[in-house]
Amino acid sequence: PMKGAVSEAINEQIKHEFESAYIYLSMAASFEEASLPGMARWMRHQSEEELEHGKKFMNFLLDRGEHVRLLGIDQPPDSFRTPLDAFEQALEHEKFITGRIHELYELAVRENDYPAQVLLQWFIEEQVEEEQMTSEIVDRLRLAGDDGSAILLLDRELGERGE
Ligand code: OFO
Repeated sequence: PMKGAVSEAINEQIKHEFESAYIYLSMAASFEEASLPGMARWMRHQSEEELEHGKKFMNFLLDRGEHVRLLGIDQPPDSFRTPLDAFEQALEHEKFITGRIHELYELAVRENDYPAQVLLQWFIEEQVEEEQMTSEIVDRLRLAGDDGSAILLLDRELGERGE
């Protein structure tokens, strides 16, 4: 059986992953409203990935005979000043998630939970990728500034995600 603390903390992380999905879905809606379909598509795709993350943690608990308790998720922000603002918030959020994953890993090490360590190693790598990808978009939006055509070009490129 798993140590209660590890199981509790992973159960809590399921909520954060679903919360991430909700945040990115809210950003997708804002991008649709702003007629930026490529960024909207990118965010929808991201939202789906977060659901997968949540389910990966959930399946892990179930596979180990643990009880899963889905917790309430917070209402996401729904107004973003600019695309840059939204992607900056997304990056901040990913950094927050990275911090949580690292804490979970430390806990799994302290509790000698080897299967949890293996699972979390996947997430540690995933977070490097998520932060890198988001921060590249932030950089490019900063470069674009108020240049509408540069933003539209980036929108088109981001819309190719998942194709
Ligand atoms: Fe964005 O990686 Fe999960 O939360």
